[in-house]
Amino acid sequence: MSTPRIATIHDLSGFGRCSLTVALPILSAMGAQCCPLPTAFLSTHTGGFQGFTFLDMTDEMTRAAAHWKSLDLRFDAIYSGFLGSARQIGVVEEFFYDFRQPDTLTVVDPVMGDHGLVYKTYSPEMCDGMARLARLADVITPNLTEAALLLKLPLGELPSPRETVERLSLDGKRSVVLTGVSMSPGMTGAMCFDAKTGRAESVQTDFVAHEFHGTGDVFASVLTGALMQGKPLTAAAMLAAKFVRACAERTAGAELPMREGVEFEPLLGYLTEEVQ
Ligand code: PXL
Repeated sequence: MSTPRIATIHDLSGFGRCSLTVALPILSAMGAQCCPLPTAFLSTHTGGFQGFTFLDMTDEMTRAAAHWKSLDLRFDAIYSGFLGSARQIGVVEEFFYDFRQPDTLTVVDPVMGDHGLVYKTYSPEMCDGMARLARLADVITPNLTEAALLLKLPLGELPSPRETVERLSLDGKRSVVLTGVSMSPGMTGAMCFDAKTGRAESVQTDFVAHEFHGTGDVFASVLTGALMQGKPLTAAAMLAAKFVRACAERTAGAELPMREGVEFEPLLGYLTEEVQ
């Protein structure tokens, strides 16, 4: 099999381990070629740092996509995450229409918020745009807050995880991996609806009692890398859940501030072994 090529549309945050600084090393370790299309450059991510810089890359993205088109580049997957502006969401939609081939896997991590709060740089218009973009995806990976935003429900009114993924599946046409789902005390993981089988199944690991920034990006990147290696959805989600858990356990021991994200770097070899 040739090396899968993934157009990866996320921000580049210089410090704080999230989005491209997570997706690039993880996808490379999993044997994929990650081609970044940065949506914005920030000095740090927006969760827990004051005074971060933010450079919107919308215009540059249009130029870069046109250049890729002129080179007739093909991608085995398109994987998007944190977006920089409402106008940019239209640019990303165009990208999906331009570069999607019949066998291209499209993964949209509908990054909008967490713990019941919308991220500082997201407007209601951007959340509506993200829901539109997510309609183009084969797989979406919302957390509970994002699932509530996509379903236009208050977080407290989300139905059971199984019903939530079924409702988000667009009548069974789209796979959904809902993260941050605890099915029993002391456990955490994801509920997966697989559009290929029509079945909903949960994956769970034991809980590490520490929160870290960027674990949603680690999860979605491992999931995408595993799907590109041909793993079925639930197996890919299980690997992602186990990897996040291992990173959280290691980082909890190091007592790093939450905003610095998980120390995944020393564990990348585990992902390489998994896909060999
Ligand atoms: O981890 C999601 C994420 C990605 N990128 C930026 C963010 C966040 C969450 O806060 O601020 C810039």
